[in-house]
Amino acid sequence: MRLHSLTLREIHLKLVTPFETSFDRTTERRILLAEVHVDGVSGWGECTAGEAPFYSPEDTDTCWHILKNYLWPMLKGRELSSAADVWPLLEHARGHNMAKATVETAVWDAEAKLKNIPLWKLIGGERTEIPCGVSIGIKDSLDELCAAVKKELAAGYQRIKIKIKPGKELPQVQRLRQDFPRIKLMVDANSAYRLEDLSLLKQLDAYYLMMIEQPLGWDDLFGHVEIQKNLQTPICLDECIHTYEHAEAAITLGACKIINIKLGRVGGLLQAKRIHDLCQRHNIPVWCGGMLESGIGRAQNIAMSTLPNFSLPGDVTASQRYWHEDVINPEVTVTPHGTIKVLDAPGIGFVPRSDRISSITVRQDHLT
Ligand code: OSB
Ligand code: MG
Repeated sequence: MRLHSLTLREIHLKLVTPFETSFDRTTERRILLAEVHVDGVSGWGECTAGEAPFYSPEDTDTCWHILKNYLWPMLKGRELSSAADVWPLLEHARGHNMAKATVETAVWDAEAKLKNIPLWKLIGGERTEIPCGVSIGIKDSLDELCAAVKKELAAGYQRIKIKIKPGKELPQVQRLRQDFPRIKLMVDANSAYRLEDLSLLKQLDAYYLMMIEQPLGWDDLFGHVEIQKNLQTPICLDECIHTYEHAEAAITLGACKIINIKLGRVGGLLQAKRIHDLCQRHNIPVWCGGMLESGIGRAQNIAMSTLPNFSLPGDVTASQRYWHEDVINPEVTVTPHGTIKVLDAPGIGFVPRSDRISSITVRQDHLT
């Protein structure tokens, strides 16, 4: 496979409803898409960086800069035998995993298309249907939160995750357990707490949550070891896990019992697969996190979620939960029993709609 050229596009997409976390409130996404041209086919990837460096250090503009000025020059014109060759070529650049994943995942899509097989089969996926949960943003009132949960359960989703922040956790969880005693429920703090909040977090043990996601700092493995030692509820790490070595340290030290894998955060499919395999060897279940992706990123997430140790419902949901109109055909839909059926078409399976994409593109760069 010869990497011929790379087209970067920035698209703007308005969310159906604003999404609020402990660190930000998003109403419109600025998403960077990569289209890589390899032996006459196009492979597509999506950058999962946020508009600001509040979830992780990268943002849409740092990714554009790093891709254009460092990563593409390391890749252009190269002859590869597989997309698995991309990561080693980029390793000289430290960090910037979301920028790396943008182009790496696009090359995986291209390889699968060249081989005329679905991406999920190329990476060794096994599931033909993936279990889905939803992530519900912070709401102003408990009634509003309950209404949102009710709606998602009616749509079939198998587990509910709510975003929490200091002062907006106990009343929320208490109320949901009162109204929905038997649902699979979990919370995600996005690093909003400190070790001193241990006694508050301990109170959550009474509500048999599936897990508490990333209560402490984005780089605080040590703190999570302390929290996990003192809690019955499993800790799931998201922000803390950027590399295989972080995952190894977290597991060995006992910082978590579950890991959320996001393609962007770990640098693409090759690294996601390595972390997946490591977790499987240690009986640590994983699930696929979401980053408010457009259909391209969703399609990549679906492919990854077919790997066998993605045994818990992920944050991969229907296009229409986020977008009035997605950028792929067909859009992602969810079955009444809360699953996504995996497609058998080549590559990511969903086809990028070039008309729709060009109508919302605000900048474009064709790199050769
Ligand atoms: O922590 O999982 C997170 C969105 C943006 C940044 C971080 C996170 C999230 C979500 C949304 O929870 C998941 C989704 O895309 O549905
Ligand atoms: Mg999270």
